[in-house]
Amino acid sequence: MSFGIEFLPNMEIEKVVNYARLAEENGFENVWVTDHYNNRNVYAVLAMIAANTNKIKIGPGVTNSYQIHPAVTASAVATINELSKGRGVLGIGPGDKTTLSKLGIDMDKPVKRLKEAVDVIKGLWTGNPVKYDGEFFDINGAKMDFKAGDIPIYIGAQGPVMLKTAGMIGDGALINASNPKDFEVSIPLCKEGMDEVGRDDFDIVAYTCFSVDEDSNKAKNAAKIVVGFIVAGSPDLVFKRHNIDLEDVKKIREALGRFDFGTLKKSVTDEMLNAFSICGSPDECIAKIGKLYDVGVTQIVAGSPVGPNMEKSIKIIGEEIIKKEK
Ligand code: F42
Repeated sequence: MSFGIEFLPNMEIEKVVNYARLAEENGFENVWVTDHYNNRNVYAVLAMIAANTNKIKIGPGVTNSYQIHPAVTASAVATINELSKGRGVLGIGPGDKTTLSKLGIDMDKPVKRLKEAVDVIKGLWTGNPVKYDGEFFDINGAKMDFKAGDIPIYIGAQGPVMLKTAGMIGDGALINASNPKDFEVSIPLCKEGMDEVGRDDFDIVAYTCFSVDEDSNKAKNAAKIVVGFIVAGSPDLVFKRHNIDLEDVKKIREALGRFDFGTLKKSVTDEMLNAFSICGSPDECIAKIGKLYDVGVTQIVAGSPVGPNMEKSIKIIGEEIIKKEK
């Protein structure tokens, strides 16, 4: 099992860089920086992280092909790869519907568009002129003028078609889930895609809501708002899988509709925390990580909130979880 960490650049770049350095010192192998128009620009953040770290792999987690043309993504990630001396990774997904709709972007055929974008990016990274006649991208001999290097591609995927596509076109899938039951469903879908193209090495990444502290209750309390948001946006099928009462879900949605975060936190049940996060004391987190490993997860990404205190939680993960896992 390897460990990554997710950072949202909703804080000053200097803070993200300091946390990334701390994550590197504590044995994390990947930093994933989220990409949303309303936060600091992902490549500016990644460039600063590249300049201030030595061995941790870095990349957007995840960018999309609606807001950013694949030629721009190809050049930006290749630049990060050069700056970091070969530590660049591309995380790309179909895009977040809520965010994109605010920009007036209609997500027409997200899977097809993503597939085409990845084809174009791979083509440009060869350094040869690219000719591509797609439904969304029409490339007429474009060519990169500097060497991209060998850059792995990870696909942000949740839906069945996306998961299969990830297995076909990616080196790994970033799956927004924290419970083994979800991976029992999603890993076979990635495998279907892998079998179709005949590949067997693939990183299954649990992109989790993570919260750890020596004090289990404190850790669980810190995870509640994020879990509340996940509950509000999840389909009924997922609640059935995790035996979550739809009446409890209704309470969450109503509280969120009123921006009543106090009630939201009180309404998050233990079943919800178990379904949608890895949280609690280091031992509780280790037990859950063990179950994820057993079903085939190969990387855990500690995503928001990481813990009640980011700095302390990164150190706890390094000392109490990563060292013990190794
Ligand atoms: N989104 C962001 O905008 N920024 C981030 O930083 C970010 C991080 C992130 C990290 C991990 C992760 O897993 C997701 C992340 N996301 C982020 C969200 C990501 O961009 C997606 O919104 C999220 O992964 C949900 O995608 P999904 O796998 O559910 O795919 C959607 C698009 C979907 O509807 N999929 C269906 C499916 O079954 O997989 C698609 C059905 C289909 O086949 N559609 C056809 C097609 O071509 O798209 C069209 C069918 C037709 O006829 O119209």
